[in-house]
Amino acid sequence: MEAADRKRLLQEMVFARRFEERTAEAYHHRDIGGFLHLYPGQEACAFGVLEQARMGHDYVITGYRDHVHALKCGADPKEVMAELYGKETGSSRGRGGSMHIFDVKNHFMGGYALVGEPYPLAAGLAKGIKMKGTDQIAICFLGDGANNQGTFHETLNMAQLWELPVLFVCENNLYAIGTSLERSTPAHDQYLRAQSYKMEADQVDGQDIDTVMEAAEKAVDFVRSGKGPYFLELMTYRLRGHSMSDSGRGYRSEDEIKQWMERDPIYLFRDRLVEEGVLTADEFEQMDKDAQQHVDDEVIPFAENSPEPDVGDLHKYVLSDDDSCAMGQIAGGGK
Ligand SMILES: Cc1ncc(C[n+]2csc(CCOP(=O)(O)OP(=O)(O)O)c2C)c(N)n1
Repeated sequence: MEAADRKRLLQEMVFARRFEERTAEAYHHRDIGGFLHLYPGQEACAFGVLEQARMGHDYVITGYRDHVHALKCGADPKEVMAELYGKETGSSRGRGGSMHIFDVKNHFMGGYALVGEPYPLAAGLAKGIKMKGTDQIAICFLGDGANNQGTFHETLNMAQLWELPVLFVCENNLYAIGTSLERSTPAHDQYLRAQSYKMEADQVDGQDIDTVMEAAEKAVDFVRSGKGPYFLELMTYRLRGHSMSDSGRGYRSEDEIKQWMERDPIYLFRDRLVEEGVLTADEFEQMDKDAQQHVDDEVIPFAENSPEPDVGDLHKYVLSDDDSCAMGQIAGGGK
């Protein structure tokens, strides 16, 4: 990868980190309500995998920890922030909030609240791609906890049987809310569970973006070349709590948190670029300031100054306006 691209990638990760931190502040000020699940610590997963895919061409789907995946797919940060603020200019017109970011034009297919829900949807996207015969792929990001849902098993079974073009990325951050992996399943290595369905699978360090990119390149090539699905397990850690109602500390030791903080993916990547002579410490500081400024001067004011949805539109977008069945009519025009 060219030096300029490596710098651009770091800049994107720093921006995502500052964006997320600012949402936490806005939540504390009650500008953002409802649920908010943040991503700091796991950035090398989304950025490393998606850097190897084709944004706007391939389809991407994930769970509720979705802001950063949407940004990397090309969603406008202003629209994502406005969605968190519940504003009409948000990516789901303020109706979805944090767990339901959606951006069809960039092929970011959500944003889902139910654990494991995106598994069958990803297989459906991949089935559609296969029927159309294009060279697109579907990429599904989920946590380790999702693999204890029935949808994991049903989807992997059919995806492998039908050789669907889908890449499953398991962001294994060792916890499902406050329950550690050891307390929820005897199968600690998630990639082995995928292999039991005869699926091609791998497990790598999810904190080192170069390692993630290398593994993702192999996985994406495999799926795109028509060989069937692939399961990539990335070992990672969330540095914050599960959501805003959890400090992340009651169930994890200070030692454990400290060890993972030392492997913060952004600072690991920064240090490597400095070592490679691609970046100076001053350039990094400037990069960080620019990211902060972008969030403070453009993203937040847009969200703050956007209008609330009209209360009269409460029922809009719940059902399709031009679907006669959905609107209470039966075929043939009767009521
Ligand atoms: C079907 C369903 N059951 C339970 C929940 C409550 N819940 C929300 S997040 C979560 C943990 C999921 O952990 P994991 O899949 O590892 O993802 P992470 O939050 O670590 O990214 C649970 C049980 C839910 N949202 N949906």
